Amino acid sequence: MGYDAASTADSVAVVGIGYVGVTLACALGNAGFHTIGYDINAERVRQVRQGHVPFTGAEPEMVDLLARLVSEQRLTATTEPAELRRARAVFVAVETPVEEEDHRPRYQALQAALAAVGPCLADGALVVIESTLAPGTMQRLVLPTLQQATGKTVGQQLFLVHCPERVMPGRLLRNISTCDRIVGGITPACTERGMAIYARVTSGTLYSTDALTAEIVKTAENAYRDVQIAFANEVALICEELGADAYEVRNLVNSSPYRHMHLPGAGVGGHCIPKDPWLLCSAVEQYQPRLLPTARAINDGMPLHLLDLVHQALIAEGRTLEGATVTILGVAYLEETDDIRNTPALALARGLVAHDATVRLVDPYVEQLEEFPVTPGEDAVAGSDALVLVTAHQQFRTLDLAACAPRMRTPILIDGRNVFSTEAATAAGFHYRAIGKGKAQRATAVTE
Ligand code: SAJ
Repeated sequence: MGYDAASTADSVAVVGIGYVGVTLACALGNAGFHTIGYDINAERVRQVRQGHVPFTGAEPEMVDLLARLVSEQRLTATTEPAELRRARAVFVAVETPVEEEDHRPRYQALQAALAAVGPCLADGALVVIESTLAPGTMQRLVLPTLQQATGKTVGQQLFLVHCPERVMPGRLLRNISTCDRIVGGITPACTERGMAIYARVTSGTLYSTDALTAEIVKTAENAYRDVQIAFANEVALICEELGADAYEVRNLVNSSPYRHMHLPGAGVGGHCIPKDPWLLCSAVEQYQPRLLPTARAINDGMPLHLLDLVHQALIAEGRTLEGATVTILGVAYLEETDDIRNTPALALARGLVAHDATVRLVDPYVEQLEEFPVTPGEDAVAGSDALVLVTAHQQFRTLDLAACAPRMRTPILIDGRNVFSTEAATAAGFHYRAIGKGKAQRATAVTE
């Protein structure tokens, strides 16, 4: 007998109402479920109860959808776990950070969430972990924690699956409603329940598997992207030394069948790609991963390479980093978003300050980055010794280079995202250097 998926008359709950949780709650509400969001952050809960998305950068349709669902009383939020007692399905989307020092996962938030909601779970409830996990965590940590918190046996009075999130800032609602999903249950009966409910959430293909495989797939799909980006960055560094253009090389490489060389750039930010390779590596003890840590080191080295390009250009112009004023164009890790998580701009800014340069940060979407204030406008150009393009926001693509160069103390332009052409930058009077563009150095050398 097939499992009768939670009917849309049932209520479902989302634990953790951040980027992923609020997006999921909107998708569940939009699918017809009565949805309740739970969080320990009372301010976030208040904003959702008022029909407001509790973070900026959400696409307009999600802002409207959340407001409508709340006004129709199909979506609400609470700080009280007891209000989840009627939920037929509980989706957990709390943070699973990796510590800077040892790159090991920290599950305090996850364990606290399971301990809080466990005692309130109804008999037969389905628990879905959407948070990204190091492989083995479902079996070793989530299962025992949940069984202890509920007193129920998974596979009988309780069902447990891992369905890793696949959201992307700027495409949150679209991704969650159309993306293919991996549903990995602790038991086949768990998987069956997970498949049934996600059939109501996404139009994408659902792939059923076990919990361990789902954990490996999620961390591996992002480790794959990190390695691909590191490959592009290493080819870019080679091209710089050889005097070639890595973007031209990339286009020609990709003309070969089955090649999909990614884009070199200023570095790899976000909440997924920099973290998930470490979650994958942390799962093994005998085998010592070498490729994934090396890829992380290459990508984390790109902001420092930008610092080196600034330094080389200043020296060529008779200046030093000490006392220079450097304007960083772009603080968000991804264009047209306000998401600053793991942004390469922070490593670059701190590197410049460590060399006694003065840093100005410009971004149309961000107002503050840790210890650095951020301005929206290009007035930060006047008197600057170098512009460094870190994030390819559309606003920077239309920068009037010819108007900027004369306003600077030293007209240096360092391009971290291949936004400008060497010809346009040099014609505007800039000393131009770019990641992956050795030809830029050669062109500059010829004119020196
Ligand atoms: N980046 C490069 N070169 C590239 C691609 C990206 O330097 O060729 C940099 C970006 O500038 C950014 C970082 O990498 O700083 C991450 O970019 P991203 O496009 O991977 O965006 P994310 O971090 O939002 O990645 C998410 C991931 N989705 C999930 O984890 C669910 C990733 O697996 C997806 O591939 C990506 O969204 C997407 O494109 O959907």
